[in-house]
Amino acid sequence: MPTTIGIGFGIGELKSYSMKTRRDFISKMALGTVAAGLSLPACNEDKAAANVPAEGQIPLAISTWPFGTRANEEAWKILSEGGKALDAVEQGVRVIEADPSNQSVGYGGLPDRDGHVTLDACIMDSTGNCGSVAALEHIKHPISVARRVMERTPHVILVGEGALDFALTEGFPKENLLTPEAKARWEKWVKTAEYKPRVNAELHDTIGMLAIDKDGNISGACTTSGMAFKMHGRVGDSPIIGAGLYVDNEVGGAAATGLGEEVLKSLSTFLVVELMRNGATPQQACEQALDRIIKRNGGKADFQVGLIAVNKAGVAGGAGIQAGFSYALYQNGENSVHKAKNLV
Ligand code: SD4
Repeated sequence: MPTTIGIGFGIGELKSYSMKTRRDFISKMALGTVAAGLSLPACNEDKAAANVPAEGQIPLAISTWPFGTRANEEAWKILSEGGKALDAVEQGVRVIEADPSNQSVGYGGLPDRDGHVTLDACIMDSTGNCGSVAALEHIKHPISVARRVMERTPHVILVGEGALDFALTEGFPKENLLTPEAKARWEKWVKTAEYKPRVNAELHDTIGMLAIDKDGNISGACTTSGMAFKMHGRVGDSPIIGAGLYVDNEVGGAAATGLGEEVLKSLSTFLVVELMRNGATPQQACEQALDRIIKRNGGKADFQVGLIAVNKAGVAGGAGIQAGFSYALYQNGENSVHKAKNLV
């Protein structure tokens, strides 16, 4: 009936109008927050909790864990010369991927329970483009393969054999990533672990990194060998956009480390960015996203998840479920490690 159709259209129009109005409002509000962040200090509680700078400043680079200082150092070479955030995060995390002494990222990473080093990584730029590889073997720099997926394919994620084939076609060398040290740890594990992957692995130190360049553009990268001694084929949060990493250039970005299954169940970095869009500071957003995980676990979260975040104004934050999470922030010419607030 015409009337029904008329009403239907009316509601549809009303809905799309109000959605648009709400979107405009939210993005204006976000911009307002950004503007406020530029001139107003973050609240004292945030400052005390996470030892974050009181005011935003760009450029900046922030990375998970203290080894992130080395990634930041590399990123800063690019950022301080006016380079792009995307190049900064890629080059930054490559330093950690190449380090055989780091047993949770790239070359030298601990293998899965079958003895294969399988790597997960993703990258996201300020235009919302992203690329990712999961369960990739034999390639030292999964982050650069992820960038090629983003820039040279119509896809977002390539996995396993397909990701390896693509990497080889792109000219990445095939290498043995299992160092004698990592192999020795795996052999020791095999003897006692009854081949059971540990759900609460302490053996995880993914690098998640965010950068804002001088033009205010935000990019992020995340790369890991994942949970040590995981089941073969297991993919964690790190290569999943919205879980291990998310960037929205209008609002900010976030990256995650820790027990990937929990991050996946909450899409924590997407959540952090959405919370910031709705007015939360980076610190508040990280804490609220972790609270969500804790609540979903009935208030008893005996595992670790750590989150870092930045907003468009260059205010940073970070929090962990358990004590012990820290992050490295390069800002105002200073590259320093910040102990993150823990929630339990
Ligand atoms: C994973 N989130 O594969 C990764 C591991 C990690 O710090 O972050 N470790 O679940």
